[in-house]
Amino acid sequence: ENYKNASKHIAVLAFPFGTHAAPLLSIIRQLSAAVPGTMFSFLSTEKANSSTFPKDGKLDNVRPFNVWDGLPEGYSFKGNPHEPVEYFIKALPGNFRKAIDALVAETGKRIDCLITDAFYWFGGDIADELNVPWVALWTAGPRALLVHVQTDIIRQHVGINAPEDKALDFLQDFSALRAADLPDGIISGSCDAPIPALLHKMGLALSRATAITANSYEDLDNTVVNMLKSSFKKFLNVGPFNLVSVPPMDDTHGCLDWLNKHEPASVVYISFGSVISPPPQELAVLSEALEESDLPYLWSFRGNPEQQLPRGFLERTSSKGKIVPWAPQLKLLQHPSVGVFVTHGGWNSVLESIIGGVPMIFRPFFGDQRLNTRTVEAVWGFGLGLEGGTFTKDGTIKALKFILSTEEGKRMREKIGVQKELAFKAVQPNGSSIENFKTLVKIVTTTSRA
Ligand code: U2F
Repeated sequence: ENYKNASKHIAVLAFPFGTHAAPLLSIIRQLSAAVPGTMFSFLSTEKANSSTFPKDGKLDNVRPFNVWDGLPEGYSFKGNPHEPVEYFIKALPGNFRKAIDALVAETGKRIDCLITDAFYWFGGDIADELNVPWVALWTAGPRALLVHVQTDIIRQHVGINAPEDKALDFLQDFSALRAADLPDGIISGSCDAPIPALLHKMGLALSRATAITANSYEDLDNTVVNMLKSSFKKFLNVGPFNLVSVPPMDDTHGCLDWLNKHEPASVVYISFGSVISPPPQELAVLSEALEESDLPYLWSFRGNPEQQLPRGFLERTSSKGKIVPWAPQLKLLQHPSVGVFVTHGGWNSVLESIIGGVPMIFRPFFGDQRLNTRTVEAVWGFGLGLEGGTFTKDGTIKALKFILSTEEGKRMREKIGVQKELAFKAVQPNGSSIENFKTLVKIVTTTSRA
C-alpha cells in the first residue's frame, strides 16, 4: 500500500556482515525522516535483516527485502567467520540483480535512486542500467577508504611483500604508518582472496559514484578527508551516525548501574566487536593481566566465559569485574567511570570511544583494524597498540597502567576530549555533518543520474 502512494522508491543494498548493515539502516532512517513520501527497500540477507530491523520487522517507510546469502544447501557454520562472507561475495552481484527485479515486480514501483554499501563495486553498473544516481556508504574510517582507493599506487611504491616497517610516507599524512599497518591483501597476504579482491575493485569503482558518504566527521583526519574529496565527485562525512540518531539500547545486564558504583576514569572496558574473539592463549593472559593489576573491569564477552577463561578467574575477580554477553557500548563509553577501552579497533568502536572521550588499547585482528590502531596511536595520540601486536601479560599491564595512571595517559584523555567536542559540534544544527546530510538529501531526491 505504501509503495503505491510513494512518490519515490529508493533501493538500498546492504552488506550483511560485521557492523555494516546497522549504520546503513541508521542513515536510511534519517533519510526517510527527511524525505517523506519516499519508500526505501532495504536489501540484505534474511539473517541480517532479522537482526538489523526492530523485532516487529517494521519501520514506516523502510521495508526489508531478502537477498540470497550464497550458502550451499545444508551449509553449517564451523567457526571461521570469513567463510559465510566469502560465499556471499561469490553470489554477488547476481543475487542483488535478481532481488531488484523481484522487488520492482512485486511493488510495481521503479527505482529512483540506488544506495549501497561502498563495498559494492557494481553499484555504478546497476545505477547506470536504471539511469539513477548511485550513493555509496563507507562504514569504516576515511584513512581505510583511502588505502583502498590508492591500492595500485601503494603497490607501485612499496611493492608486494615489502618489509613490514617500510614507511608509507609517499602518501600525505601517512609518514607514521608502515606497510604492516595496511589491511591484508593490499601488499601482503593473498591479494586475490575474495575480500581483498572486492576491496580493490571497490577502490577503482567508487569515483563513478554520485556521492560517497562516510560515518565520520570533517574534522577527524582532515588531510585524508581532503584527499578523498579530490578523488570523488562528492565525499560527504555525515557522522557519527550514533550521535545524529541515537540507536535504541537496553541495559538488561545492569552495566550502567554497576559503573555508577565506581570512581571516575577507573574501569577497564573490554570488547572485540561483533565478529572476532581472541585466541584462548590471549584470553588467558588478558585475564591474568586484569587480575594482577587489580583493576575494575567490564567485559563484553562473545562465548562462554566459564569455559574460555582461566579456571578460578571469575571467582577470584568477582568483586572487581563484570562479564556480560552484550553491553550498551555507546552509552557505557560515555559513563564517567570508564577509564580505558580495550578494543579490536573496529571503526564503530573507535568512533564511540571518541564520543565517550575514552583512550584505547588495541588488539587488532583484520581489515582496517591495524590501520585504525596505528592512526590512533601515532597520528592522533589517544591510544596505544600492544607491544608485539598481541596480548601478553606484561605488555597489557604496562599499557593499562600507562593510560590509567600516568601523566601521559591523562594527556591522551585530554586529546581525545578535544575530538569528542569536535564530533558533537559536527552534528549540531549547521554543523558539518548536518550540512553534508542536506547535500545528501538533495542528491537522493534528484531522479536523473548526475
Ligand atoms: C566490522 O566491525 P565490528 O562489528 O567487529 O566492530 P565495530 O566496528 O567496532 O562495531 C561493533 C559495534 O557493536 C557494538 C558497538 C559497535 O557499534 O557499540 N557493540 C555493542 O553495542 N555491545 C557490545 O557488547 C559489543 C559491541 C569490522 F570488523 C571492522 O574492522 C570495521 O571497522 C567495521 C566497520 O566497517 O566493521
